[in-house]
Order: sequence, then structure tokens, then C-alpha cells
Amino acid sequence: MMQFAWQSYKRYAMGKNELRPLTRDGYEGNMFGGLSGATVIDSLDTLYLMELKEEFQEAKAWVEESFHLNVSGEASLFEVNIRYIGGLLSAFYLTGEEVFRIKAIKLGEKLLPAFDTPTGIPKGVVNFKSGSNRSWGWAMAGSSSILAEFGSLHLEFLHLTQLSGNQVFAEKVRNIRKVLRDIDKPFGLYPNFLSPVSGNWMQHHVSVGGLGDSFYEYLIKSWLMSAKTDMEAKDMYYEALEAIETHLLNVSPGGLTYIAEWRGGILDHKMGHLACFSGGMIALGAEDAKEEKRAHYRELAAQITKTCHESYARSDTKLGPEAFWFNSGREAVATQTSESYYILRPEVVESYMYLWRQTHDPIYREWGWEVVMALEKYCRTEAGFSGIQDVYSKVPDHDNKQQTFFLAETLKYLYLLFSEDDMLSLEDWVFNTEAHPLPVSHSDGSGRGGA
Ligand code: DMJ
Repeated sequence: MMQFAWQSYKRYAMGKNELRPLTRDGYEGNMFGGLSGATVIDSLDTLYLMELKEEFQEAKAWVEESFHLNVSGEASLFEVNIRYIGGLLSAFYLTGEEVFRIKAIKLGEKLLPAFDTPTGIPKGVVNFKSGSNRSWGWAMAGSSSILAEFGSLHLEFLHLTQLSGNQVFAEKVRNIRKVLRDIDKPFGLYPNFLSPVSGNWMQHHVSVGGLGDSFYEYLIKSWLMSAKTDMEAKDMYYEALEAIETHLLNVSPGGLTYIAEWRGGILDHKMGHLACFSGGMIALGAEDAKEEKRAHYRELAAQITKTCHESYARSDTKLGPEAFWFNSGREAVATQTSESYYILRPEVVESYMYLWRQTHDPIYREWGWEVVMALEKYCRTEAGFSGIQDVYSKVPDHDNKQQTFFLAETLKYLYLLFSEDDMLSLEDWVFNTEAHPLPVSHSDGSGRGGA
């Protein structure tokens, strides 16, 4: 599948950000500030791990010869960080090839103007030409930074400091941590919108899905990546998880455990596909919880993952919708056609991978295989993989996009689900939120990959 996805991209869209498999051309999008080749950078580590050597060399050659950083558009700080910086860092750590290290650092420097705000909380958009920054227009009328965006820089920025010797990257993310640690949190919860000017929350919407998700992920992974020395991250993670359990967690009448969304005390009884990463996260964090909570978190992780599987199992295609609800007798299904699409997202197979590593219960491989079969049946086209508009229709209406995270995450997590546990051992690696592996900073330097 990876070979086919890569070769299709190479044939029709090499150097563009994404492949459009139906029109057989490339698409640049507007998130990357004029940078190209997002699929190349996002694919490097997956190709390398799968030992697709020729394909990896093609990707590497493109980075060496054609990946230019002298671009001048507006970029998403978050997307450039998780896809480009994350992809380059992993490629460096796996191979030791300098080109990846150097380009990661140079690109990291281009992101720094995003942090020029009164609080040091970065804005979401950085202008590569002028060095100005702004918030997304949709984020409380351009007034807010987004928790999942400014909260998902920590892992990459610490590695940028480690690989460059430049403290500025680490200082930026330590400051974000400080702001978040010190601010008052309603019921211990972290709302999704924060003003980078005043440092105040701008709206009381809390979600483990979109807008919040990877902030929580980066707390537990900061703890793990620090070789369990970053106590602050550990404490913030378990405190946040307790608040989520108290205020957002629910069990449906049909017995399905889910994490709802919270709006100032009122719950939306829905889970986004994005929130399905949380089964894996809770499993990953279970081992370091207080002893009396460990079994509970393992069970909670399994229950949430089961619910996410149900959202797949209850569709006609056996792929899950973008969001699913628990309302008036209908459970784990989308209630509007506008939420019925599947865009090759990874979060459910990501949780299967973590749960497999933790339990070795064959059910997770069976569920992963169901996804493989469904992808082959409904998402494979003649010229690459595509998302579909409606998971409840057996006649696929393709969306004409092979997302970069399909190659970075979905296929990588599926591959790891069917690999031995020492393939990127969780003792030695953490995955950034785009599934790019970064090494744990063991004090004796052990446990590293190729580099
Ligand atoms: C990816 O870019 C990352 O996993 C991000 O954290 C959330 N969205 C997509 C995949 O669905």
C-alpha cells in the first residue's frame, strides 16, 4: 500500500504537497507558506522503516536537490512543525544524514516570528516573507491561538535545540508551558482558545478531539521523551486527564465509553475521529500513573478504543466517520452527512497499535486488518488512495485527496501493528503527532536508532 501510495504520488505529483488521485495531479494547499513536497517529507521515515530503499533514495534526493526554504507565503506554525520539522527530524535520527538536520533547523528558524507576541504564546500563522504573524480568522474572530497548535511544539522544539545548540527553541516552548501551568483552569480543564495578547482564555470549549487533542498527547510524550525526568509534564498530564474523566467522560445507554465535548459545563455527546487517538494515549500513559489508577487507565483506554472501533463497525464501508454521536438511541454513528466523510485519518489505527503493544490481544490486529481491507476496497483508486465522502455508502464518492498523513501515520501505524515490538520500541522512541519517531533522551545516550 505504501509503495502504491508513494509511486502514485511520484508519478503524478512529485514535489507538490499532495496527490489528487482522480485528477492525477498535485495540490499545494495554503497551509505551508509556499513550501512544497509535504508528502515527500512526511513519507521519509515510513519508507525507511519499511525498507523501501529505492523509494527512500528518491525522497532523499528530492530533499537534497529540490526542497527550497526561500519561500515567502503564509504558513501554519503547527502544520509546518508537525509535518515538515517532525518529518525531517525523524529522517535525521533514523539515518544520520546531515541534510535532514540542517534543513530542520533552518526551517525551525523561519517559524520563530510566530512567537513575537506579548505573552510568547505563538499565533497560528507566520508570514515567511515579512516575519509578521497573525491568528486564524476563524479563531474567535482572529483573537485566539489554539491549544492543540501551540501545545504541540514541545517535542520538536526540544530536539531543534539539541541538534542546533541554539537555546531559543527550547526557551519558546518552556515559556508556553509556564503560561499554561500558571493560568487558572476552569475545573482543571484547558479550554481550546487562548489570547496570545492577554494570556486569557477566550472561550470555554474543551475537547480531546480537534483544537485540543495533541496538547494532551504532548504532555505525556514530553514526560516520556525526557526519560521520565520532566515531572511538570507528568503532573500536568495526569491532572488534565482526571479533569477530563470527571467532566467529559460518559458511558452511553448501550455501554459505550466516550469522551464528550464540554462547552462551559454543557456537553455535546459526540466524539470526533480525531479524539480516537486518546485510547492510545491513555494506554501509553497508564504505566506511569499512580499505582491504584494503572489498571483503570488500561481499561479506560481499551473501552475508548472499542467505541472507536464501533464507529467503524457500524458503517457500511467499515471505515469511521469524521464525527459520531451518542443521542436518542443512535450511538457511535454520524448524524449528518456533513460529518460522514473519512479522509484517510490515522487516529483509530494509532490506538490499535498502542493497545496491541500493551496487551497483545489479537483483537487489535483483527481490527487493524479490517481497516486494511476497507481501505483497499473503498479508498484505493487507479492512481493512489483517496478519502471518501460518505462512510455509509458502499458506492465510494472519492474526495480526490491522498492526505500526507496517510503515508506518515495511517500506513506507518498499520505497519507497526503487524511488526515486532522492537520495531521502534516505545522505550526508546516517542511519536510526534504526525507519527514521526523522535528518540527518548536517555542520559547514557542508549536506545537510539540509526543516528
Ligand atoms: C494529523 O496531521 C495529526 O495527527 C494531527 O495531530 C491531527 N490531524 C491529522 C490526522 O488526522
